Amino acid sequence: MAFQSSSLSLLAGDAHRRNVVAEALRDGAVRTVSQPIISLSTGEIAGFEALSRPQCPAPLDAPAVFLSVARDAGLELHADRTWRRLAIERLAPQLPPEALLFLNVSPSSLLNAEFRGPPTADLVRRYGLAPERVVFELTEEESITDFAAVRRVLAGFRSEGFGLAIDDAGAGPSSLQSVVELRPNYIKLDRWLTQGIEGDSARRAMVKALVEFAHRTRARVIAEGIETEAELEAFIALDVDYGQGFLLGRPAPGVAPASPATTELITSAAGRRGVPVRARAASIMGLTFIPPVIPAAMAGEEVLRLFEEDMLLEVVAVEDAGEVTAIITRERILLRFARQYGFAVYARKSAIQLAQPATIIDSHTPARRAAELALQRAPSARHDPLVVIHGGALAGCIEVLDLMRHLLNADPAAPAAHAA
Ligand SMILES: [Ca+2]
Repeated sequence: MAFQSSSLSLLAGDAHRRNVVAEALRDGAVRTVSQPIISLSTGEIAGFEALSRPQCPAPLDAPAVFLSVARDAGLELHADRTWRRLAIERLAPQLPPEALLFLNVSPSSLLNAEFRGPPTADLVRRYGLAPERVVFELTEEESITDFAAVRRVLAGFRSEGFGLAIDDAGAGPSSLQSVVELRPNYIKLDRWLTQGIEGDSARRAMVKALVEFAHRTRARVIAEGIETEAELEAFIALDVDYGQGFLLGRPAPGVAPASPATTELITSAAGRRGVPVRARAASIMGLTFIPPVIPAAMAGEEVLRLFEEDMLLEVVAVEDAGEVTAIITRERILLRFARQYGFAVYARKSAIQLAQPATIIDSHTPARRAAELALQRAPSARHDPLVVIHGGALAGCIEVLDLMRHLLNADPAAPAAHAA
């Protein structure tokens, strides 16, 4: 009897909880907070992850509990969509111009027809955000079973400009598979990798492998749950790109401005690690732009079309066997095709045959050294953009003119370089 009555009251409790959840969703009773994601090389804010805090009595105020009740009530997709919409409405207007907005998305929500297609792009544009500034964090409450379907849906979003992050990489059963199959722009390391990383060589080896993989596939790594300076230092030493956690900024209402204390934390942690701080502070990374990357085998005719279709396009990078080795500039290709019989000669040549070898520099190269390398080239190549590599992967290109401007504006008393 006792069993029966307690299970009855449990049932009544369940029904009550589902009602509370349904009401909270109807009324938009959720607080939207955001947590900064900080560049570990400059200390600057790269973006914010939007987090939702249901305004319900305990235990439904915990997002995970709320979502599990919503799941039982068939309201999970509704919750996911409502929270995301509110996050965009509330945070987009406050977002600093260069910052990205990271939004959590579950795989089932992604596969849901209502989430697909133009409406999400329209929604972010309505709040003044280009889709290029929005990154979906694919969470893994449930494992992905149909990667082909997820890839198809993601291809649509990515063609609109949205970025993709794999959340909690290294935790869920399929998170590593997602990292390989979905080729995200960002890999967010699960917080269990962070805890005590400074004293655990196995964790460091795992992070090192993920960083290497990421940088080879042109992705960036974000370490989550950083709470101590020792953890921060360990990630800087492992060349992790971004960090998130209580040490660098707590979740707060709205969008918090960059804190000088956080920048100082990163500068001094990098200093203790022997990373040339001044070189980092005057990083050339801020001057980079990402060029389109084309395969070495692309036909000359197609390359020409790229430049014709985009009048602002000045340079493309040519990738050969997984590495960017050469570039094609607008000036050069137009000159070639403009010659007599140019089209007949060059249309069928491959991109790599039309390209010129790139001047490749590491992202830690000081600006002055980069300028020297640019000017040491043959007169005809002196204006070609430089190709910047970070951790073995393409980080972008730099226009020589931007480099010169940067040097003219820099403090003339500053030492040229700590390291080449
Ligand atoms: Ca997340």
